[in-house]
Amino acid sequence: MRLFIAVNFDQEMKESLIDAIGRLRAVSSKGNFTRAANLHLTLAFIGETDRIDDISAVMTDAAAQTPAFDISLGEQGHFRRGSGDIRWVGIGEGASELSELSSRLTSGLIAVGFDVDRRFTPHITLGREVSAPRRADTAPQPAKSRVDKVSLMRSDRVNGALKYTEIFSAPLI
Ligand code: 2AM
Repeated sequence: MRLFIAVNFDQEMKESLIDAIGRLRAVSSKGNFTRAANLHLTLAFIGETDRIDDISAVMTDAAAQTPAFDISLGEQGHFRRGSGDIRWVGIGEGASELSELSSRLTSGLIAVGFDVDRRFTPHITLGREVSAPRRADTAPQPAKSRVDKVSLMRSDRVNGALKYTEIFSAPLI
């Protein structure tokens, strides 16, 4: 299974992101845009494994040390790729709490033998392989979301489309 640990969003934040994706799509000559159901923020990317119990234990432990907090949407940004940009939205409020939570998770995963990247750039991907003016104003409307759990997500390709399914979650305190 291809797995990652993520934060999912409240409806208000999802709607703001869906609106921003619509505006980005409108100014793009090409792009593979995130479907509404797939909007998320990755805290730790694990990759192919079937060690669900070990991951769940790490998540439970990290979550039990982390008070719930709010996040808000931040600046828009991009990662340059040969096939077109990854366009994303960053985090304003709550960015340091997210980093701390990501760090707890990655440290725990590394301690039980997973080869995960410690680097963390909190971002919400709006689209991949996007060709659009980088300065186009596709900033989302301000929105907040409560982070009160972490989710273990499984990524599948179904008929060519990415589908993410929550297979475990651990509540923050
Ligand atoms: P992305 O949105 O920037 O592509 C599921 O694929 C999630 O895991 C996405 O949030 C994706 O980030 C992230 N992801 C995929 N491969 C990754 C990798 N090698 N390192 C870090 N994150 C990765």
